[in-house]
Amino acid sequence: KPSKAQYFNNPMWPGEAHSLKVEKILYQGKSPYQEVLVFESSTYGNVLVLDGIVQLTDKDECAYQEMVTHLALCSIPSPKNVLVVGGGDGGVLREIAKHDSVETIDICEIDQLVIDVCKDFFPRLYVGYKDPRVRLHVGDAVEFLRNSPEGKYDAIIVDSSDPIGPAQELVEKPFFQTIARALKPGGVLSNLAESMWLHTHLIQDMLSICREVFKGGVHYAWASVPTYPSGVIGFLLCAKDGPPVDFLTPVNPIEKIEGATKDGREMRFYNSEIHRAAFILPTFVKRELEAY
Ligand code: AAT
Repeated sequence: KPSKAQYFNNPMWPGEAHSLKVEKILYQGKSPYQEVLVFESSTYGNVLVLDGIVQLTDKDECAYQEMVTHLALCSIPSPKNVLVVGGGDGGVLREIAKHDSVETIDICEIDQLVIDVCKDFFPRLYVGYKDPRVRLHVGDAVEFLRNSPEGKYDAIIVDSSDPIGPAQELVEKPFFQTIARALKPGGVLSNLAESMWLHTHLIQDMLSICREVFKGGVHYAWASVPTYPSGVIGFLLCAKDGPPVDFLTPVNPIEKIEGATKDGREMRFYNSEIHRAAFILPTFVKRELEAY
């Protein structure tokens, strides 16, 4: 159990903390990369925690996983080859698999322990691995992308942890350059981009790097995720040069995709209206991000 001082000491959000009541610790262990904890909470179902930071809960995972996936895949006409960076829980795989046009889904997750633990405690997310289009690569995504053929992917979804620990390099320019290289012309990147309440500097840095690298346009979007610090999470949507991408109006609306509307695979959070709304920014955010 952390002391009060430790509790308020996370460098990503110093001076604040969010509490969930623990009913039962289900798993506690350590991989070569991070500490892994799963507990049953009173009100959010099972919770996955890496290095003391909540990554997902049964109750609100839908908001994050659906948005990070469909903001990208619904913005291009017919996504075929898709890569997930991180996302070892399988939730983003589950979302990508709803797109009938998709032919291959690669995933590169660094930590086998995250995958194993999610198999045992998050069956509603792990189900993503059962799709025959999925190919799992366990390793560092930085290395994976360096070796990836040029122009392979229609979309890359970066579902990785905060930039402390194994995800540090995933917010740096060389990483974004390898992503752009791995995308087809007109291909898109959806990248986790922290909280507008807490991390405007980090978002500004990522925006200016991405504007240099992705010439087809860069946009910031956000959604409510109650168990993430400050209750919101942002996304950076970027397009490589090529056929223009209008992220603000989904050209491939989810409501028309058969695989996303049948057999209990319906959306819990995402729809075309929330897609458009996600790009509307509060005044202070517009002002702070304008120059970047
Ligand atoms: N869908 C759950 C949300 C996550 S999990 C992030 C995943 O990224 C973890 O499983 C972690 O092991 C993996 N990861 C971190 N670094 C790398 C890397 N270099 N290569 C491949 N995978 C990596 C994110 C929640 C964000 C929380 C916001 N506060």
